[in-house]
Amino acid sequence: MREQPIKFYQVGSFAAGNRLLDPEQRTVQARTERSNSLTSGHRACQGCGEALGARYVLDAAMRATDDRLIAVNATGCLEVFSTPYPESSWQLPWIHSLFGNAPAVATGVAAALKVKGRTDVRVVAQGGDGGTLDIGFACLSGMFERNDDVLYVCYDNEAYMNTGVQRSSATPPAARTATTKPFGDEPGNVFGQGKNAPLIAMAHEIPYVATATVAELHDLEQKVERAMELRGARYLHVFVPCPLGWGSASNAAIEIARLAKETGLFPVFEAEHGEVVSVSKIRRRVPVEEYLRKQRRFAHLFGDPPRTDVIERIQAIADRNVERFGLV
Ligand SMILES: Cc1ncc(C[n+]2csc(CCOP(=O)(O)OP(=O)(O)O)c2C)c(N)n1
Ligand code: SF4
Ligand SMILES: [Mg+2]
Repeated sequence: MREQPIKFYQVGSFAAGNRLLDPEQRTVQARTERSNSLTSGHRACQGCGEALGARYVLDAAMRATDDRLIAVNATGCLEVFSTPYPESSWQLPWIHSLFGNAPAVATGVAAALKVKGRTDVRVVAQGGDGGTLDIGFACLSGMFERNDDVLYVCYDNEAYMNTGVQRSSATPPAARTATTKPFGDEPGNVFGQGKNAPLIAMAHEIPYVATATVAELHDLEQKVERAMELRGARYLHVFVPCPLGWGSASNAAIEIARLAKETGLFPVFEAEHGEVVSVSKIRRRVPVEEYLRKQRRFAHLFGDPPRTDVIERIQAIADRNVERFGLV
């Protein structure tokens, strides 16, 4: 892969500040020799967490594999905004699967590489929460169960964004989507449904499962690197705010991702062979209200009168995560 030298125009940002750190502590984005796998010119919305997450994941995976990487991509925002025919923003071998079969296609690519004796070339598959938890779930479970040599990355923006913000099984309770309207006793998405993909992945006892957010990009990169050190099926679940679908400010994706972690709503951890091996502790615990208020998908909870009963139920979910994962 040809190197793409980049120039730094920013000053005073973390990106520039990174260069003051020891080389091994710098983020991959701070290096002039970064692979720039998802390059500029794509059509993601301003402040899209998914674009940011994918950029860091793939550049870190490229670095970890000496640029010997193939990416398989399910249908979804990431695929649509990066490849409007005849253009592409991908600077690595990249294949678009169907909405529901990215894990199976990635398995096929890994099998073909094995037959050809090219085990030096590694495979990453990626998809949104809908492609991963819903339509692609059987393929993913099969990929886990066979322990195929693929790192699967789910970019979780908690709904089907590409097709207009429909509910997925990762949509949180009370969230308004195009298919979960904010009316009635239980406005928005109902409580008690949906799936916890990282825990289900862990139940397959695969070599590696991790969660991360785009608020801690260094942590995200380290998890990709750890995943690429291992062979077999690996799963990375990345929390990626979606300004358009969540009704949040386009400059708030990082802040919202941080609040998701600091409230306890999104536990950040690593697991190996079914056991949790590390947890990112909450630095400053905040009530869920602080997180919810920043997103119009929860605006119906703050009307007159406010739905304190619903907010309390969401707080209870965060409290349970704190207890369950030992987050404080
Ligand atoms: C079999 C099939 N059904 C439906 C679609 C339409 N479709 C394409 S992407 C998408 C939603 C993607 O949601 P998600 O996987 O969460 O990714 P996001 O766009 O949110 O990143 C849907 C419903 C399709 N392409 N194929
Ligand atoms: S709709 Fe959401 S996920 Fe899709 S490009 Fe826009 S911000 Fe990103
Ligand atoms: Mg989605």
